[in-house]
Amino acid sequence: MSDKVASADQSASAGPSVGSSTKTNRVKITDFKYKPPAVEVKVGSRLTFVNEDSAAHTGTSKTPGAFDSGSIRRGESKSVVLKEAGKFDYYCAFHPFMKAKIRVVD
Ligand SMILES: [Cu+2]
Repeated sequence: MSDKVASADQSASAGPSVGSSTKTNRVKITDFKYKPPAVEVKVGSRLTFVNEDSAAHTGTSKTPGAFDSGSIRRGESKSVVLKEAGKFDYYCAFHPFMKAKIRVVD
């Protein structure tokens, strides 16, 4: 596991959306939103989704096979393990307009 190729390609001119992730292993879901919307975790660590909303949600990676919490009912929480470094967009399988990001760092 020594190849770290793609990390040079980060649009440096992109402004506030880059580099503003919060270091935490916990994402809350309320009002059909992930909070915070961009998090940074260490590779190999767990990220827990805490559903405090009135509906069931998921945390599903757009990268096939990266992670998928499955259905999290209201009041419940579920964890996924982030095994691979990189940037991952994810969404809710029930409400695809819900979107957020995880950055997994070495
Ligand atoms: Cu949802």
